[in-house]
Amino acid sequence: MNRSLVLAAAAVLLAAGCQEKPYGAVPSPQQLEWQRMEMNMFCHFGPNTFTGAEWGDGTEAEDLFNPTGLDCRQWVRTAKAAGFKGIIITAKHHDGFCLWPSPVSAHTVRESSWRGGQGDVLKELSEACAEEGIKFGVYISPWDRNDPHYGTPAYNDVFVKTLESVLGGTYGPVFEQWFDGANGEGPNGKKQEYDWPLFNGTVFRHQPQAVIFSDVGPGCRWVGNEEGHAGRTNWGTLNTEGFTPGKGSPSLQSLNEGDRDGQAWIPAETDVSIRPGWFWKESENDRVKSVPELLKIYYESVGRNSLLLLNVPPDTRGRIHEIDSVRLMEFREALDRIFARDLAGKVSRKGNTWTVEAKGPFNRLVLQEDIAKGQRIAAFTVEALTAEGWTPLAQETTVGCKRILLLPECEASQIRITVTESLAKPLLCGIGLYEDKIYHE
Ligand code: FUL
Repeated sequence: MNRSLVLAAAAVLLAAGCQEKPYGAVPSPQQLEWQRMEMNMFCHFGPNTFTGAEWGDGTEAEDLFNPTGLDCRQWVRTAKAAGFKGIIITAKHHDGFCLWPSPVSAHTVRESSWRGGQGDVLKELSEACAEEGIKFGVYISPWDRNDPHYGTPAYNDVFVKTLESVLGGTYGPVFEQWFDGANGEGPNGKKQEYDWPLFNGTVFRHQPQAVIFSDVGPGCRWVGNEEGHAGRTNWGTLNTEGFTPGKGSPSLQSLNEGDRDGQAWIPAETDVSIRPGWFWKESENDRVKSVPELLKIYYESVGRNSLLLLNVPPDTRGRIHEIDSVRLMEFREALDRIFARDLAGKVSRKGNTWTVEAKGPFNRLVLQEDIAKGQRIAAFTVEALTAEGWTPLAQETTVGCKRILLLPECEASQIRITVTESLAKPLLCGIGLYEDKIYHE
C-alpha cells in the first residue's frame, strides 16, 4: 500500500475517536507510557545466584556474593538489542541481601569482600541504563528473612528507609517499583503486618512518576501466574476495594482477567522466567526456553493486553549467559520477521464493523484499542470473505492496548471485524495483518 493509503487507513481508524470523551477508569500518562513499553527485562541476582537456592534464608555469608566479572553494560546492551525498554533488578530479595550499601542493613555488598566492599550493583546498572536509554526499575522485597526488626512495627520504618536509600535520587529515576506479595516469616519466626499506604506513599514522594507493581497496583497488577499467560479476556481495570497485596489479594481469575468495569486502571504485568527458576543455575543452562516457547509467551502477554516482564538472570560472573543472550537475539529476529510486513490494506468503517483488505496470506490479526479513552470492547467477531461469502474466523472478547489473534492460515482478500458488545463507543486505533511462519500452536 502506498503512503497516502496508509495514512487514509489510519485516518479512518482515528477520526471516530477524536471527539470521544473518556469512558470509565483510564490510564495515567505514566501507565500509558508503561504499557506501550511492551517488554521489559527482569534480573534476579543476589546470593541465590551463588548458592543455587530460589529463596535464601537470610543467613548466607555476605562473601558468597562474589561476581567474578560484573558487567551491567552487557545486561543493558543485551536487553536493548532484544527490544526490551526497561530493566528491573532484584535490589533486595527475600534473603534481605542488598545489592547496594543500604545504610539500614548490615547484610549488603558493603559487608562482602567483593570489590573490597566498595561495589554497588544498583549504581553500575542505573548508570548503564541511563547511557543506553533503557529505563531502570527495582524489585525491593518487603519480606526480609535477615532483618532483626522483621515481625515488629519497627520494621516498617526500616523498610521505608530502605526504599528511600534506593529511590531518594542516588540512582536517578525509577520507572517501576516492584512489590512482591510474598510474606513469610523473618529470622525470629514472626510475620510482618505491612503498612502498604506508607510504602506506596514513600515511593511516590521520591519517584512520583513510578508505576507501582503489586497484586493490587496501584500502577500495575500481577497477572496471577508465573507461566507467562494473561487472560484471553483481559481488562486493564480492577476493583481493589477491600483487597491487599499477598494473602488478601483479589482472586487469581480477577488478576488474570481484570474486572470488567473495574474502578481503577491497573493493567496486568506478566512476569515469567526464561529458565525454570528465577535465579541463574548452571544446571538449568540446557533448559532455557526455546524461541517457540518465547513466542507463545509473547502472544499470551503482549498479545493479550499485558506487559511482558521476562526474567533473564545474570550468572555467577555477573553477566547474562551466552545461551540466554543468543536465545534472546533469536527471539528478536523471529519477532522482527513476523511483524516486518503489515499485510492490511485499505480499511473502511461502517458502524461497529471494520472491513480490511488483505494484501497476502496471513495468520495473525493485531488489534489496538485507544485505551487512553478507556477500555471498551467486550466482544467481537472476525470473518473472512471467501468463495462461500463471509466465513467466521474468530469470536473473542477484549482488545485493550494490543490484542494479537492467532488465526488459521488465511488467503482471503478481505476480513471484517465486528464489535458485538462494547461498554461505550468502540475505538480501534490499529489493525494489522501478519504472517507468522515460525510458531504453530
Ligand atoms: C515471587 C518470589 O517469591 C520469587 O522468588 C520471585 O522473585 C518472583 C518474581 O516473585 O513472589
